[in-house]
Amino acid sequence: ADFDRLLSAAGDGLVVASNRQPYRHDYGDDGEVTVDRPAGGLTAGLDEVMRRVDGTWIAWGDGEADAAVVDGDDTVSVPPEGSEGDTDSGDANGTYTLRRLWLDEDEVQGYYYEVANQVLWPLCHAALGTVESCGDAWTDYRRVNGQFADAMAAAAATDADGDPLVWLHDYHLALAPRRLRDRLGSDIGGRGDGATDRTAGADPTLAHTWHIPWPSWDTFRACPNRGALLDGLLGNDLLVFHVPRYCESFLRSADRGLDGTAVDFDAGTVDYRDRTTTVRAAPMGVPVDRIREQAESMEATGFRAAFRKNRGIDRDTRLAVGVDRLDYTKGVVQRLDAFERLFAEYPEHRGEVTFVQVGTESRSAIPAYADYQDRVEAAVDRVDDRFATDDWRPVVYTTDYVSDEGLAGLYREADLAVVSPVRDGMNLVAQEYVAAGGDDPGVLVLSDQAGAHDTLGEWAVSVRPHDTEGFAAALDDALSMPERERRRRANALTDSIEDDDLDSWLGDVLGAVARVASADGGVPTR
Ligand code: ADQ
Repeated sequence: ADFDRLLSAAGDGLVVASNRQPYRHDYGDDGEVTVDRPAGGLTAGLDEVMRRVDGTWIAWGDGEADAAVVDGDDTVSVPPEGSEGDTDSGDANGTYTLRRLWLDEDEVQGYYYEVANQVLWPLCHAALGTVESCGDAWTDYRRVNGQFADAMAAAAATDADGDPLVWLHDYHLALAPRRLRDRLGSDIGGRGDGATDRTAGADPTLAHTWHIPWPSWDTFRACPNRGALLDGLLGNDLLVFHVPRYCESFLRSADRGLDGTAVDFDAGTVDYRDRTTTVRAAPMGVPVDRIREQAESMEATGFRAAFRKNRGIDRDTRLAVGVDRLDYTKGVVQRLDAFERLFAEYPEHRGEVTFVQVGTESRSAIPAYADYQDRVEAAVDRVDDRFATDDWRPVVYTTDYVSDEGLAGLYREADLAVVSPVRDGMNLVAQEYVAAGGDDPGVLVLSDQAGAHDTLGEWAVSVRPHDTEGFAAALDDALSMPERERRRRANALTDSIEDDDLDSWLGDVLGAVARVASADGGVPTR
């Protein structure tokens, strides 16, 4: 209810900003335009919210700049009529504005590849050895964050009645909240007409969800730009992390890393430059009903049978599955080490279980990622060479595209899911696996380094990804678990992810926004 009140109060003043765009338009040579709709998960969930309120979504127009810039077309209304994205019924069938920012090659390199993904990503995952020095790239990161801030200010200013709500996402936009504050009340975007370009006294509420971990102060202090990052993020009214651990680390960083802050650890607030930033935990969920439907679809059933057949996996062979972007934080190499140890130390599992790893290529232009892909392949080959027989493979590895339905089918087919990141903000695969489970549910093996472990760890089989021996023993436990125990755990896991699904997360975040906004006289909650 909070949620709907807030949305109707914000009205078309709801502005979302994220690096990735929800819809991608491709412009064919013949002038034909094709549209990719958002895949499942957060983007699809937010898309539904946006369609209820007719707001503005600002994102990098990755991949389509050339054609669109020629048309001068940086703003589109989405979803386009009759597009595939227009399939939902109910109250979520409106449209909203998608404002794309075109970045040149240098900006993409500096902002996206260097600062976001070779400084902030490894820093926040405590992979200091992988952090590159950023030099000139920092200028690009600042400039692009400034462009986002300009676009947000312009979008917020078009709202005539009420105080807009701006919702930012993730580590690509750490400086944008402060830049936006700096622009408010001053001339916006150089449109030339000072009077109409002002936000006219509007005091937008800024909320920011940070999807990756916040590292300990001891790790964060290694960042030369730590002061600027904190100053940027403290332009928000609300800052949301997945779990309380990250909130505590952020508060500690704000306390130690920036002059002029007053941190209240009990209240979870930071006072800085005349503003209070509230820091809250809200563990993100998945669209449970949608995933269940997908797992039960004809396509999923077909995929399961075809997958076994095409990969030469016998009908009676049990399956363990891993699904990840090929990122060094996901622990795929450690997982393969653990399976190798399992087959060596517990030979009764040879010929009985096949480990299926679905890996999606990611950020391959970055050397650490290209190396990682090579290491995964080498580990797969090593385990295969050591144990494969004529009619059994220990590991099946694929980087092929798998549809959402196919993935849900694979989850349902699997006797265990192995989710073993070395560090992960939340990890949605763990929840998707539980959501897809049917009458004969499997076992979730989960790293204690995932945010998801804070909510699901009690009923999962916990592993520490670097403890190869313990990991192998845990895999043996999971494969040998008595049916009653397996069902008891699966039921508890299912209850947990149903209670805290994606809609519930959206409600929690927007509810927290409403409380923060009403406390400082922003977006009304009535
Ligand atoms: P990611 O690091 O991308 O997200 P994750 O939470 O695991 O990690 O989400 C990955 C998503 O991609 C899942 O929905 C998964 O189903 C999908 N996916 C992966 N491989 C796929 C494939 N081959 N085919 C189809 N789909 C595939 C970041 C943080 C996480 C945090 C999320 C959300 O790093 O910690 O949980 O944001 O906040």
